[in-house]
Amino acid sequence: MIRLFVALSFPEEIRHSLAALCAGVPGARWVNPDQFHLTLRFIGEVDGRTARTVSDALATITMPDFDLELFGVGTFGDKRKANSLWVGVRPNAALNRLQEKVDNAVLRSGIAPDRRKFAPHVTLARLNNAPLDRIGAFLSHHALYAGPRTRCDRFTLYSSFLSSSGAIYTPEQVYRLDGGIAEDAEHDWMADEADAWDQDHGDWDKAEAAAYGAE
Ligand code: 2AM
Repeated sequence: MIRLFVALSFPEEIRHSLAALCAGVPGARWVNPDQFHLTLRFIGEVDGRTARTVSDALATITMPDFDLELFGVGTFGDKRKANSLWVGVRPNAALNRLQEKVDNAVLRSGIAPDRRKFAPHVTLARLNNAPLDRIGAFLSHHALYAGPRTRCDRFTLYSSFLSSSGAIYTPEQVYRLDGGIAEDAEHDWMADEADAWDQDHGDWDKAEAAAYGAE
């Protein structure tokens, strides 16, 4: 089995701009700038055959390139006990369209619907009992944060696993919006690889269930 999600990755300029925000909240576990992404659809654990089916369905998606601008900050979780800190996106019809296309491709592949409404964001940090006043100060200080405008012409299928230093996201396949695959990782998801991956990362379920239990 392999844990997958579909997301936008960002160029250096954006990652650099986001990384500059990552300070000032004691106890925050800041995301490594290499790992910043905007999730379009969480898929979860699938076997190799399903991973291949999903990938083939994603490869059929085409639409015009579009611009994206990150804007504003917020938290998820209880108001008194936020569990993540994120940067949002300026309202973007093209991004919503891409998300719908990705969602349809994933559904067509037999994956269960995601009950959560699409809330585009880039997670900056996981929080665990961070002081409320410092979270409040962060939110007001960065309320008008606007990232550099970026052109989106591709999206990525990522795998994820938990290491001792947190979640590691690996790009498995990149799809261009003008059709086709930008970088073929040539994974043989149909065969033994997914099983080997499963044996290596068997503890992931428990760890992630704990991380998402509060949402
Ligand atoms: P997050 O950044 O808000 O935590 C990989 O886990 C990516 O998928 C993350 O960006 C995460 O969003 C997103 N995601 C959405 N639903 C998830 C779920 N049920 N379990 C794990 N990750 C999920």
